[in-house]
Amino acid sequence: MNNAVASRRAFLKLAATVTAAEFLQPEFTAGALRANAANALPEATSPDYTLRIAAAPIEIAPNHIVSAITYNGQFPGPLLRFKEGRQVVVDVHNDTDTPEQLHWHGQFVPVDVDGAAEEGTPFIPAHGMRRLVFTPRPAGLRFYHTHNRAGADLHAGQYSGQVGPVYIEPTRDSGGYDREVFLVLKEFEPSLSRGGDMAMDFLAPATEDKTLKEAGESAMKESLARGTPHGYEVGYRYFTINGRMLGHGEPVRVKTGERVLFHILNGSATEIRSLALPSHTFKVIALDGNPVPVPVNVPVLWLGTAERISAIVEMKHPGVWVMGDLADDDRSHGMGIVIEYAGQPGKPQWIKPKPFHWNYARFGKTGNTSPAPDETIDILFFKRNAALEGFNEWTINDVAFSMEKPAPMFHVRQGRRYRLRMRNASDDIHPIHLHRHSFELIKLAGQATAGIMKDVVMVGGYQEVEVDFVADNPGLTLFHCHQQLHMDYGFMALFDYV
Ligand SMILES: [Cu+2]
Repeated sequence: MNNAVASRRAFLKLAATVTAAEFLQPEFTAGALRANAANALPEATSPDYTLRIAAAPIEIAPNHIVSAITYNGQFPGPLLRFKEGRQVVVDVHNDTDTPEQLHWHGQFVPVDVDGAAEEGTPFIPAHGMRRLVFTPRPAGLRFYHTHNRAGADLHAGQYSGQVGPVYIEPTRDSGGYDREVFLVLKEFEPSLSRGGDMAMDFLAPATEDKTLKEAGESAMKESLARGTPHGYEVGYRYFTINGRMLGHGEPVRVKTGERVLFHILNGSATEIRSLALPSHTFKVIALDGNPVPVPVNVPVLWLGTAERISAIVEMKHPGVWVMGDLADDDRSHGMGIVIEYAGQPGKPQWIKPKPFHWNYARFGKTGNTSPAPDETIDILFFKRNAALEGFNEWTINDVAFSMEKPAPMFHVRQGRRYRLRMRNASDDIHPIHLHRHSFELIKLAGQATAGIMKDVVMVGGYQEVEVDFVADNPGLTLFHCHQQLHMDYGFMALFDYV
Protein backbone atom coordinates (compact mmCIF):
# COMPACT_ATOMS: atom_id res chain seq x y z
CA MET A 1 0.00 0.00 0.00
CA ASN A 2 1.11 3.52 -0.73
CA ASN A 3 2.51 4.89 2.51
CA ALA A 4 1.02 8.36 2.29
CA VAL A 5 -2.45 6.94 1.75
CA ALA A 6 -1.99 4.27 4.40
CA SER A 7 -0.86 6.70 7.05
CA ARG A 8 -3.66 9.11 6.29
CA ARG A 9 -6.23 6.36 6.62
CA ALA A 10 -4.61 5.03 9.76
CA PHE A 11 -4.62 8.54 11.16
CA LEU A 12 -8.34 8.89 10.57
CA LYS A 13 -8.99 5.51 12.12
CA LEU A 14 -6.86 6.22 15.17
CA ALA A 15 -8.04 9.76 15.55
CA ALA A 16 -11.50 8.36 16.11
CA THR A 17 -10.44 5.93 18.83
CA VAL A 18 -7.87 7.74 20.94
CA THR A 19 -8.16 10.89 22.96
CA ALA A 20 -6.32 14.02 21.97
CA ALA A 21 -3.96 13.66 24.93
CA GLU A 22 -3.06 10.11 24.00
CA PHE A 23 -2.67 11.13 20.41
CA LEU A 24 -0.09 13.73 21.29
CA GLN A 25 2.15 11.17 22.95
CA PRO A 26 5.38 10.56 21.05
CA GLU A 27 4.73 6.87 20.26
CA PHE A 28 2.08 8.00 17.76
CA THR A 29 4.67 8.78 15.14
CA ALA A 30 4.14 8.42 11.42
CA GLY A 31 6.19 5.25 11.55
CA ALA A 32 3.99 3.72 14.22
CA LEU A 33 0.89 4.68 12.28
CA ARG A 34 2.26 3.03 9.18
CA ALA A 35 3.17 -0.14 11.03
CA ASN A 36 -0.29 -0.20 12.52
CA ALA A 37 -1.89 0.25 9.14
CA ALA A 38 0.18 -2.49 7.58
CA ASN A 39 -0.24 -5.03 10.36
CA ALA A 40 -3.49 -4.54 12.14
CA LEU A 41 -5.86 -2.42 10.15
CA PRO A 42 -6.01 -3.43 6.49
CA GLU A 43 -9.57 -4.72 6.72
CA ALA A 44 -10.69 -1.68 8.67
CA THR A 45 -9.25 0.65 6.05
CA SER A 46 -11.92 2.88 4.63
CA PRO A 47 -12.18 2.89 0.83
CA ASP A 48 -11.25 5.84 -1.35
CA TYR A 49 -14.55 5.37 -3.15
CA THR A 50 -17.72 3.36 -2.57
CA LEU A 51 -19.97 2.40 -5.46
CA ARG A 52 -23.43 0.99 -4.93
CA ILE A 53 -25.21 -0.79 -7.76
CA ALA A 54 -28.96 -0.32 -7.38
CA ALA A 55 -32.12 0.53 -9.30
CA ALA A 56 -33.01 4.21 -9.15
CA PRO A 57 -35.25 6.72 -10.90
CA ILE A 58 -33.40 9.07 -13.25
CA GLU A 59 -35.08 12.34 -14.16
CA ILE A 60 -33.93 12.90 -17.75
CA ALA A 61 -36.25 15.92 -18.13
CA PRO A 62 -38.67 17.61 -15.71
CA ASN A 63 -41.28 15.04 -14.67
CA HIS A 64 -39.79 12.64 -17.16
CA ILE A 65 -38.38 9.77 -15.19
CA VAL A 66 -36.83 6.53 -16.34
CA SER A 67 -35.90 3.62 -14.11
CA ALA A 68 -32.37 2.35 -14.41
CA ILE A 69 -29.69 0.33 -12.67
CA THR A 70 -27.22 2.96 -11.52
CA TYR A 71 -24.07 3.58 -9.54
CA ASN A 72 -24.92 5.43 -6.32
CA GLY A 73 -28.45 6.24 -7.50
CA GLN A 74 -27.27 8.69 -10.13
CA PHE A 75 -26.59 8.84 -13.83
CA PRO A 76 -23.87 9.06 -14.88
CA GLY A 77 -22.10 7.30 -12.03
CA PRO A 78 -19.87 9.57 -9.94
CA LEU A 79 -16.68 10.88 -11.51
CA LEU A 80 -13.83 8.95 -9.92
CA ARG A 81 -10.58 10.90 -9.84
CA PHE A 82 -7.45 8.85 -9.34
CA LYS A 83 -3.77 9.68 -9.41
CA GLU A 84 -1.68 7.71 -11.84
CA GLY A 85 0.31 5.06 -10.03
CA ARG A 86 -1.20 5.68 -6.59
CA GLN A 87 -3.03 2.65 -5.23
CA VAL A 88 -6.73 3.00 -4.48
CA VAL A 89 -9.36 1.03 -2.63
CA VAL A 90 -12.85 0.90 -4.16
CA ASP A 91 -15.71 -0.93 -2.46
CA VAL A 92 -18.44 -2.07 -4.84
CA HIS A 93 -21.76 -3.05 -3.28
CA ASN A 94 -24.36 -4.81 -5.35
CA ASP A 95 -27.89 -4.13 -4.11
CA THR A 96 -29.52 -5.95 -7.02
CA ASP A 97 -30.61 -9.58 -7.43
CA THR A 98 -28.12 -10.12 -10.27
CA PRO A 99 -24.40 -10.88 -9.88
CA GLU A 100 -22.46 -7.99 -11.42
CA GLN A 101 -19.19 -7.21 -13.14
CA LEU A 102 -17.68 -3.73 -12.97
CA HIS A 103 -15.16 -3.23 -15.77
CA TRP A 104 -12.37 -0.65 -15.49
CA HIS A 105 -12.30 0.26 -19.15
CA GLY A 106 -8.92 1.38 -20.49
CA GLN A 107 -6.87 0.53 -17.40
CA PHE A 108 -3.92 -1.85 -17.13
CA VAL A 109 -5.29 -3.79 -14.17
CA PRO A 110 -4.99 -7.49 -13.28
CA VAL A 111 -7.66 -10.01 -14.23
CA ASP A 112 -9.17 -10.27 -10.74
CA VAL A 113 -9.91 -6.52 -10.81
CA ASP A 114 -10.66 -5.95 -14.52
CA GLY A 115 -14.33 -6.90 -14.34
CA ALA A 116 -14.99 -9.46 -17.07
CA ALA A 117 -16.37 -12.91 -16.26
CA GLU A 118 -14.84 -14.16 -19.53
CA GLU A 119 -11.39 -13.45 -18.09
CA GLY A 120 -12.32 -15.01 -14.75
CA THR A 121 -12.94 -11.89 -12.63
CA PRO A 122 -15.14 -12.97 -9.69
CA PHE A 123 -18.67 -11.57 -9.79
CA ILE A 124 -19.83 -8.99 -7.26
CA PRO A 125 -22.47 -11.24 -5.69
CA ALA A 126 -26.13 -10.23 -5.65
CA HIS A 127 -26.65 -8.33 -2.37
CA GLY A 128 -22.95 -8.68 -1.70
CA MET A 129 -19.81 -6.64 -2.20
CA ARG A 130 -16.23 -6.79 -3.44
CA ARG A 131 -13.31 -4.67 -2.32
CA LEU A 132 -11.04 -3.79 -5.22
CA VAL A 133 -7.48 -2.66 -4.57
CA PHE A 134 -5.51 -1.58 -7.62
CA THR A 135 -3.08 0.95 -9.02
CA PRO A 136 -4.76 3.19 -11.62
CA ARG A 137 -2.92 3.60 -14.92
CA PRO A 138 -2.45 4.94 -17.50
CA ALA A 139 -3.33 8.62 -16.99
CA GLY A 140 -6.28 10.12 -18.84
CA LEU A 141 -9.99 9.67 -19.39
CA ARG A 142 -11.13 6.14 -18.60
CA PHE A 143 -14.48 4.83 -17.43
CA TYR A 144 -16.25 2.09 -15.55
CA HIS A 145 -19.28 0.16 -16.68
CA THR A 146 -21.05 -3.14 -16.21
CA HIS A 147 -19.71 -6.04 -18.21
CA ASN A 148 -22.76 -8.26 -17.84
CA ARG A 149 -24.28 -9.97 -20.83
CA ALA A 150 -27.71 -8.60 -21.72
CA GLY A 151 -28.73 -10.73 -24.69
CA ALA A 152 -32.39 -10.03 -25.46
CA ASP A 153 -32.94 -8.31 -22.08
CA LEU A 154 -32.75 -4.60 -22.86
CA HIS A 155 -32.91 -3.72 -19.15
CA ALA A 156 -29.62 -5.51 -18.53
CA GLY A 157 -25.95 -4.84 -19.30
CA GLN A 158 -25.00 -1.42 -20.56
CA TYR A 159 -28.52 -0.71 -21.85
CA SER A 160 -29.28 0.56 -18.36
CA GLY A 161 -27.49 3.25 -16.36
CA GLN A 162 -24.27 1.56 -15.31
CA VAL A 163 -21.70 3.95 -16.76
CA GLY A 164 -19.43 6.42 -14.98
CA PRO A 165 -16.32 8.42 -15.90
CA VAL A 166 -12.84 7.96 -14.45
CA TYR A 167 -10.14 10.55 -14.70
CA ILE A 168 -6.62 9.46 -13.86
CA GLU A 169 -4.56 12.53 -13.24
CA PRO A 170 -1.15 12.43 -14.86
CA THR A 171 1.89 12.98 -12.69
CA ARG A 172 2.46 16.10 -14.82
CA ASP A 173 -0.43 18.07 -16.35
CA SER A 174 0.27 19.72 -19.70
CA GLY A 175 -2.21 22.52 -18.88
CA GLY A 176 -3.37 24.84 -21.66
CA TYR A 177 -6.99 25.06 -20.52
CA ASP A 178 -9.03 26.99 -17.98
CA ARG A 179 -11.33 24.23 -16.78
CA GLU A 180 -12.64 20.76 -17.45
CA VAL A 181 -16.18 19.62 -18.30
CA PHE A 182 -17.09 15.93 -18.40
CA LEU A 183 -19.84 14.83 -20.80
CA VAL A 184 -21.33 11.34 -20.85
CA LEU A 185 -23.49 10.52 -23.89
CA LYS A 186 -26.16 7.87 -23.31
CA GLU A 187 -29.54 6.75 -24.62
CA PHE A 188 -32.49 5.37 -22.66
CA GLU A 189 -35.55 3.20 -23.32
CA PRO A 190 -34.16 0.82 -25.92
CA SER A 191 -36.29 -1.34 -28.18
CA LEU A 192 -35.64 -3.93 -30.86
CA SER A 193 -36.25 -3.28 -34.54
CA ARG A 194 -35.47 -4.87 -37.87
CA GLY A 195 -32.73 -2.80 -39.41
CA GLY A 196 -31.26 0.45 -38.14
CA ASP A 197 -30.34 3.89 -39.37
CA MET A 198 -26.85 4.27 -37.97
CA ALA A 199 -24.53 6.66 -39.82
CA MET A 200 -22.10 4.63 -41.91
CA ASP A 201 -20.46 7.07 -44.27
CA PHE A 202 -18.45 9.30 -41.95
CA LEU A 203 -15.25 7.27 -41.67
CA ALA A 204 -12.20 8.11 -43.74
CA PRO A 205 -10.54 6.64 -45.64
CA ALA A 206 -13.64 5.07 -47.21
CA THR A 207 -11.71 2.36 -49.04
CA GLU A 208 -13.54 -0.95 -48.95
CA ASP A 209 -11.93 -4.33 -49.49
CA LYS A 210 -13.49 -6.13 -52.47
CA THR A 211 -12.99 -9.63 -51.09
CA LEU A 212 -14.59 -8.72 -47.79
CA LYS A 213 -17.50 -7.01 -49.51
CA GLU A 214 -18.18 -9.96 -51.78
CA ALA A 215 -18.06 -12.41 -48.88
CA GLY A 216 -20.36 -10.30 -46.72
CA GLU A 217 -22.85 -9.43 -49.44
CA SER A 218 -23.15 -12.95 -50.80
CA ALA A 219 -23.80 -14.37 -47.31
CA MET A 220 -26.46 -11.70 -46.73
CA LYS A 221 -28.06 -12.33 -50.11
CA GLU A 222 -28.27 -16.08 -49.48
CA SER A 223 -29.84 -15.50 -46.09
CA LEU A 224 -32.48 -13.10 -47.43
CA ALA A 225 -33.18 -15.46 -50.35
CA ARG A 226 -34.03 -18.18 -47.82
CA GLY A 227 -36.69 -15.83 -46.46
CA THR A 228 -34.75 -14.83 -43.34
CA PRO A 229 -35.48 -11.21 -42.36
CA HIS A 230 -32.71 -8.85 -41.26
CA GLY A 231 -31.43 -9.49 -37.74
CA TYR A 232 -32.54 -7.25 -34.88
CA GLU A 233 -31.05 -3.86 -34.19
CA VAL A 234 -31.56 -1.67 -31.12
CA GLY A 235 -33.08 1.81 -31.22
CA TYR A 236 -33.80 4.29 -28.43
CA ARG A 237 -36.53 6.68 -27.44
CA TYR A 238 -34.57 9.17 -25.34
CA PHE A 239 -31.11 10.65 -25.69
CA THR A 240 -29.14 12.41 -22.97
CA ILE A 241 -25.89 14.13 -22.10
CA ASN A 242 -24.99 13.70 -18.44
CA GLY A 243 -28.39 12.12 -17.92
CA ARG A 244 -30.45 15.09 -19.15
CA MET A 245 -32.21 15.60 -22.47
CA LEU A 246 -31.19 18.65 -24.52
CA GLY A 247 -32.60 21.82 -22.99
CA HIS A 248 -33.47 20.17 -19.68
CA GLY A 249 -30.12 20.11 -17.93
CA GLU A 250 -27.86 22.83 -16.62
CA PRO A 251 -26.18 24.55 -19.56
CA VAL A 252 -22.40 24.68 -19.71
CA ARG A 253 -21.86 28.32 -18.72
CA VAL A 254 -18.80 29.88 -20.33
CA LYS A 255 -17.06 33.22 -20.68
CA THR A 256 -15.58 34.69 -23.83
CA GLY A 257 -11.93 33.77 -24.15
CA GLU A 258 -12.16 30.72 -21.90
CA ARG A 259 -10.51 27.50 -23.00
CA VAL A 260 -12.74 24.63 -21.91
CA LEU A 261 -11.37 21.09 -21.93
CA PHE A 262 -14.24 18.71 -22.69
CA HIS A 263 -13.78 15.09 -21.66
CA ILE A 264 -16.40 13.28 -23.73
CA LEU A 265 -17.40 9.66 -23.24
CA ASN A 266 -19.71 7.68 -25.46
CA GLY A 267 -21.47 5.60 -22.81
CA SER A 268 -23.93 4.07 -25.27
CA ALA A 269 -24.55 0.34 -25.30
CA THR A 270 -24.74 0.23 -29.08
CA GLU A 271 -24.60 3.60 -30.83
CA ILE A 272 -21.96 5.64 -32.59
CA ARG A 273 -22.32 9.34 -31.73
CA SER A 274 -21.30 12.61 -33.35
CA LEU A 275 -20.98 16.01 -31.73
CA ALA A 276 -20.65 19.53 -33.11
CA LEU A 277 -20.73 23.01 -31.60
CA PRO A 278 -21.73 25.61 -34.21
CA SER A 279 -19.13 28.36 -34.84
CA HIS A 280 -16.53 26.53 -32.75
CA THR A 281 -13.92 23.87 -33.31
CA PHE A 282 -12.58 21.11 -31.11
CA LYS A 283 -8.86 20.83 -30.64
CA VAL A 284 -8.50 17.12 -30.03
CA ILE A 285 -5.69 16.54 -27.53
CA ALA A 286 -6.41 12.95 -26.51
CA LEU A 287 -8.19 9.90 -27.90
CA ASP A 288 -9.35 7.29 -25.37
CA GLY A 289 -7.51 9.31 -22.74
CA ASN A 290 -4.12 9.09 -24.43
CA PRO A 291 -2.45 12.29 -25.74
CA VAL A 292 -2.34 12.31 -29.55
CA PRO A 293 0.89 13.06 -31.44
CA VAL A 294 -0.72 15.88 -33.47
CA PRO A 295 -3.49 17.84 -31.72
CA VAL A 296 -5.55 19.53 -34.46
CA ASN A 297 -8.83 21.42 -34.69
CA VAL A 298 -11.86 19.66 -36.14
CA PRO A 299 -15.47 20.85 -36.57
CA VAL A 300 -17.09 17.52 -35.66
CA LEU A 301 -16.30 14.67 -33.30
CA TRP A 302 -17.29 11.05 -33.88
CA LEU A 303 -17.19 8.49 -31.09
CA GLY A 304 -17.86 4.79 -31.41
CA THR A 305 -19.33 2.98 -28.43
CA ALA A 306 -16.95 3.33 -25.44
CA GLU A 307 -14.62 5.77 -27.19
CA ARG A 308 -13.49 8.94 -25.42
CA ILE A 309 -12.26 12.25 -26.76
CA SER A 310 -10.59 15.03 -24.80
CA ALA A 311 -10.79 18.29 -26.74
CA ILE A 312 -10.27 21.96 -25.97
CA VAL A 313 -12.80 24.50 -27.22
CA GLU A 314 -11.78 28.12 -27.26
CA MET A 315 -14.89 30.13 -26.47
CA LYS A 316 -14.75 32.96 -28.97
CA HIS A 317 -18.22 33.23 -30.51
CA PRO A 318 -20.57 34.60 -27.85
CA GLY A 319 -24.11 33.34 -27.98
CA VAL A 320 -26.24 30.49 -26.79
CA TRP A 321 -25.47 27.32 -28.71
CA VAL A 322 -26.54 23.72 -28.97
CA MET A 323 -23.66 21.30 -28.79
CA GLY A 324 -25.34 18.29 -30.29
CA ASP A 325 -25.46 15.18 -32.40
CA LEU A 326 -25.55 15.63 -36.18
CA ALA A 327 -28.53 13.27 -36.44
CA ASP A 328 -31.58 15.59 -36.30
CA ASP A 329 -33.79 12.87 -34.90
CA ASP A 330 -31.43 11.97 -32.06
CA ARG A 331 -30.76 15.62 -31.23
CA SER A 332 -34.44 16.50 -31.18
CA HIS A 333 -34.96 13.58 -28.80
CA GLY A 334 -32.34 14.89 -26.43
CA MET A 335 -28.79 14.28 -27.67
CA GLY A 336 -27.26 17.66 -26.96
CA ILE A 337 -26.34 20.21 -24.31
CA VAL A 338 -26.63 24.00 -24.24
CA ILE A 339 -23.46 26.10 -24.20
CA GLU A 340 -24.30 29.51 -22.79
CA TYR A 341 -21.99 32.52 -22.83
CA ALA A 342 -22.31 34.86 -19.84
CA GLY A 343 -24.70 37.73 -20.48
CA GLN A 344 -26.05 36.31 -23.74
CA PRO A 345 -29.83 36.15 -24.06
CA GLY A 346 -31.87 34.10 -26.49
CA LYS A 347 -32.71 30.61 -27.54
CA PRO A 348 -30.01 28.00 -28.17
CA GLN A 349 -28.92 27.96 -31.81
CA TRP A 350 -28.07 24.90 -33.87
CA ILE A 351 -26.38 25.18 -37.25
CA LYS A 352 -25.79 22.04 -39.22
CA PRO A 353 -22.06 21.66 -39.90
CA LYS A 354 -20.63 21.02 -43.36
CA PRO A 355 -20.01 17.37 -44.16
CA PHE A 356 -16.89 16.18 -42.38
CA HIS A 357 -15.12 12.85 -42.44
CA TRP A 358 -13.61 11.38 -39.32
CA ASN A 359 -10.11 10.07 -39.79
CA TYR A 360 -8.07 9.02 -36.75
CA ALA A 361 -4.89 9.45 -38.83
CA ARG A 362 -5.41 13.22 -38.76
CA PHE A 363 -4.10 13.13 -35.18
CA GLY A 364 -1.24 10.71 -35.84
CA LYS A 365 2.26 10.82 -37.24
CA THR A 366 2.42 10.38 -41.01
CA GLY A 367 3.62 7.14 -42.48
CA ASN A 368 4.55 3.92 -40.83
CA THR A 369 7.19 4.81 -38.26
CA SER A 370 6.21 2.20 -35.66
CA PRO A 371 8.45 -0.76 -34.85
CA ALA A 372 7.83 -3.96 -36.80
CA PRO A 373 5.76 -6.53 -34.91
CA ASP A 374 7.14 -9.86 -33.74
CA GLU A 375 4.05 -11.55 -35.09
CA THR A 376 0.91 -10.69 -37.08
CA ILE A 377 -2.45 -12.18 -36.10
CA ASP A 378 -5.18 -12.29 -38.74
CA ILE A 379 -8.68 -11.70 -37.43
CA LEU A 380 -11.83 -11.96 -39.55
CA PHE A 381 -15.21 -10.59 -38.43
CA PHE A 382 -18.30 -12.15 -39.92
CA LYS A 383 -22.05 -11.79 -39.51
CA ARG A 384 -24.53 -14.70 -39.62
CA ASN A 385 -27.74 -12.87 -40.39
CA ALA A 386 -30.54 -13.47 -37.86
CA ALA A 387 -28.99 -16.84 -37.00
CA LEU A 388 -29.91 -16.85 -33.29
CA GLU A 389 -33.66 -16.48 -32.77
CA GLY A 390 -33.72 -13.40 -34.94
CA PHE A 391 -30.48 -11.95 -33.59
CA ASN A 392 -27.41 -11.71 -35.77
CA GLU A 393 -24.65 -14.05 -34.71
CA TRP A 394 -21.10 -12.74 -34.92
CA THR A 395 -17.96 -14.74 -35.44
CA ILE A 396 -14.25 -14.08 -35.07
CA ASN A 397 -12.29 -16.43 -37.33
CA ASP A 398 -15.47 -18.50 -37.75
CA VAL A 399 -16.05 -18.97 -34.02
CA ALA A 400 -18.90 -17.37 -32.08
CA PHE A 401 -17.77 -16.90 -28.47
CA SER A 402 -19.66 -18.86 -25.88
CA MET A 403 -19.25 -18.93 -22.09
CA GLU A 404 -19.84 -22.69 -22.20
CA LYS A 405 -16.46 -23.20 -23.85
CA PRO A 406 -14.47 -20.01 -23.41
CA ALA A 407 -11.19 -21.42 -24.76
CA PRO A 408 -8.59 -18.73 -25.60
CA MET A 409 -8.34 -18.28 -29.36
CA PHE A 410 -5.10 -16.29 -29.51
CA HIS A 411 -1.86 -16.96 -27.64
CA VAL A 412 0.76 -14.35 -26.84
CA ARG A 413 4.09 -14.27 -25.07
CA GLN A 414 5.03 -11.56 -22.64
CA GLY A 415 7.15 -8.76 -24.04
CA ARG A 416 6.35 -9.41 -27.67
CA ARG A 417 4.72 -6.94 -30.02
CA TYR A 418 1.68 -8.22 -31.91
CA ARG A 419 -0.02 -6.79 -34.96
CA LEU A 420 -3.75 -7.46 -35.16
CA ARG A 421 -4.89 -7.38 -38.77
CA MET A 422 -8.64 -7.04 -38.43
CA ARG A 423 -10.79 -7.67 -41.49
CA ASN A 424 -14.48 -6.85 -41.33
CA ALA A 425 -16.67 -8.88 -43.70
CA SER A 426 -19.83 -7.07 -42.56
CA ASP A 427 -21.28 -3.70 -43.52
CA ASP A 428 -21.48 -2.55 -39.86
CA ILE A 429 -18.88 -0.39 -38.15
CA HIS A 430 -17.48 -2.23 -35.14
CA PRO A 431 -15.87 -0.42 -32.21
CA ILE A 432 -13.29 -3.05 -31.28
CA HIS A 433 -11.93 -3.10 -27.72
CA LEU A 434 -8.96 -4.86 -26.15
CA HIS A 435 -9.02 -5.22 -22.37
CA ARG A 436 -6.13 -4.38 -20.02
CA HIS A 437 -3.85 -3.10 -22.82
CA SER A 438 -3.63 -0.17 -25.24
CA PHE A 439 -2.86 -0.56 -28.91
CA GLU A 440 -1.26 1.68 -31.51
CA LEU A 441 -3.10 2.44 -34.74
CA ILE A 442 -0.96 1.25 -37.65
CA LYS A 443 -3.15 1.16 -40.74
CA LEU A 444 -6.70 2.35 -41.38
CA ALA A 445 -8.33 1.11 -44.58
CA GLY A 446 -4.98 1.28 -46.35
CA GLN A 447 -3.70 4.50 -44.75
CA ALA A 448 -0.61 4.20 -42.56
CA THR A 449 -0.37 6.13 -39.30
CA ALA A 450 1.63 5.99 -36.07
CA GLY A 451 1.69 7.17 -32.50
CA ILE A 452 -2.04 7.06 -31.70
CA MET A 453 -2.66 4.87 -28.65
CA LYS A 454 -6.23 3.70 -28.07
CA ASP A 455 -8.25 0.94 -26.47
CA VAL A 456 -11.21 1.07 -28.89
CA VAL A 457 -11.04 1.50 -32.65
CA MET A 458 -13.88 1.68 -35.14
CA VAL A 459 -13.39 -0.81 -37.94
CA GLY A 460 -15.49 0.33 -40.91
CA GLY A 461 -17.76 -1.87 -43.00
CA TYR A 462 -15.76 -4.12 -45.36
CA GLN A 463 -12.58 -2.46 -44.17
CA GLU A 464 -9.26 -3.61 -42.82
CA VAL A 465 -7.59 -2.03 -39.77
CA GLU A 466 -4.23 -2.88 -38.23
CA VAL A 467 -3.24 -2.17 -34.64
CA ASP A 468 -0.18 -3.21 -32.61
CA PHE A 469 -0.04 -4.04 -28.95
CA VAL A 470 2.74 -5.15 -26.64
CA ALA A 471 1.86 -8.14 -24.47
CA ASP A 472 2.84 -6.57 -21.16
CA ASN A 473 0.00 -7.43 -18.77
CA PRO A 474 -0.20 -11.21 -18.27
CA GLY A 475 -3.53 -12.95 -17.78
CA LEU A 476 -6.58 -13.71 -19.85
CA THR A 477 -7.43 -10.72 -22.02
CA LEU A 478 -10.78 -10.13 -23.64
CA PHE A 479 -11.04 -8.77 -27.17
CA HIS A 480 -14.48 -7.80 -28.41
CA CYS A 481 -16.77 -5.51 -30.28
CA HIS A 482 -18.09 -2.98 -27.76
CA GLN A 483 -21.53 -2.93 -29.36
CA GLN A 484 -23.54 -4.78 -26.70
CA LEU A 485 -25.76 -6.50 -29.26
CA HIS A 486 -22.69 -7.79 -31.09
CA MET A 487 -20.57 -8.90 -28.12
CA ASP A 488 -23.55 -10.67 -26.55
CA TYR A 489 -24.05 -12.74 -29.70
CA GLY A 490 -20.58 -14.09 -30.27
CA PHE A 491 -18.33 -11.10 -31.07
CA MET A 492 -15.66 -11.84 -28.44
CA ALA A 493 -12.42 -13.78 -28.18
CA LEU A 494 -9.80 -14.34 -25.51
CA PHE A 495 -6.04 -13.92 -25.60
CA ASP A 496 -3.93 -15.85 -23.15
CA TYR A 497 -0.27 -15.59 -22.23
CA VAL A 498 1.74 -18.74 -22.85
CU1 LIG B 1 -19.79 -4.85 -33.54
